[in-house]
Amino acid sequence: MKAKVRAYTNIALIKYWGKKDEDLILPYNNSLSLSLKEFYTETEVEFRDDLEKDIFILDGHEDIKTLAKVSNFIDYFRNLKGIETRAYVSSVNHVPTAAGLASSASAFAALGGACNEALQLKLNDQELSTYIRLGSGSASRSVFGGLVEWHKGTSHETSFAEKIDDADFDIAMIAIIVNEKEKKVSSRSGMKNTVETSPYYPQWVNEAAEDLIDMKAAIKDQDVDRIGEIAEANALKMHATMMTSNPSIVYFEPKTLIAMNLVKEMRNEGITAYFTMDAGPNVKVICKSSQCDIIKERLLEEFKEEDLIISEPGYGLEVL
Ligand code: 2P0
Repeated sequence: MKAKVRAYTNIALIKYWGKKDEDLILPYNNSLSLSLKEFYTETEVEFRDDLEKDIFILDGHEDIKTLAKVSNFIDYFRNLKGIETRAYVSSVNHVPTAAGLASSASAFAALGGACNEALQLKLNDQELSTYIRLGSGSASRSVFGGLVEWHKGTSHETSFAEKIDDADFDIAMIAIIVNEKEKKVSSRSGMKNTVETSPYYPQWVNEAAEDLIDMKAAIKDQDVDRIGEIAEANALKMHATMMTSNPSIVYFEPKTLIAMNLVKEMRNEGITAYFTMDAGPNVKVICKSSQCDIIKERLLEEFKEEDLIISEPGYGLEVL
């Protein structure tokens, strides 16, 4: 009744932004991400008869604020097993100091993976991704390593993640930490607002479907320039829908724009470098693993060493 699992976080190249079904967490569009080796969460779960309530320890401290969310999520797995036993959960985020990239993706993936193991539910990875999706949409993609697609589906069972490539070619990401503070607007409320109010939202859904087709072809060709080009354009389209919501959502900060311009400058000089941003000001540079050092050198003109983290592609869930 005890297990420990590691899950890596992922960054979307084709973004997930908007739910068709908020209860089941069914998105409007398929998304596609790259897992990152440098950012992961390790979570240990023990189901214990002596506990009257779940206990959640995050990075060594009891986290009462998040407990209800964690308990509700564990309930899906308790229901599958047909038990009510409470759990002691201890979770550690392994994110380089102050990276501000601690993500619900690796957190729910590690917790779901640990529940599957501890209760010996024997869910296969695809089934497991559907339950992990109920914790947080992007977390479903962290079940697998490399490049992963989350199929939007039309029901609980059909909305699952699938690995589409090992990403075993010359691809990497550099995270630029612009601001480590918690985001001003949560993804959950931000995407709801966007779906309900942005006049561009229906077009986003069309564009994301087209981008996904192009992205899969680029991945097949292992064409990092094309992958980056499509991902950068897709991220900007997502941000355009946010900015045109009411109230508008702008996650960019001055340093976000500095990073974007620097990436474009390098690109004009022939370096393979493209940017992507999520629900926050931090920038991730999509690049070739073999060019990470020269790109970092350039980024050091504007950013501090500790705010630049190079990461190779990561792996799927690992039972520890
Ligand atoms: C993504 N993001 O595809 C997109 C891009 C942020 C911008 O998935 O409501 O934490 O828990 O399903 O997964 C962040 O949203 O949202 C996210 P919920 P989630 O990575």
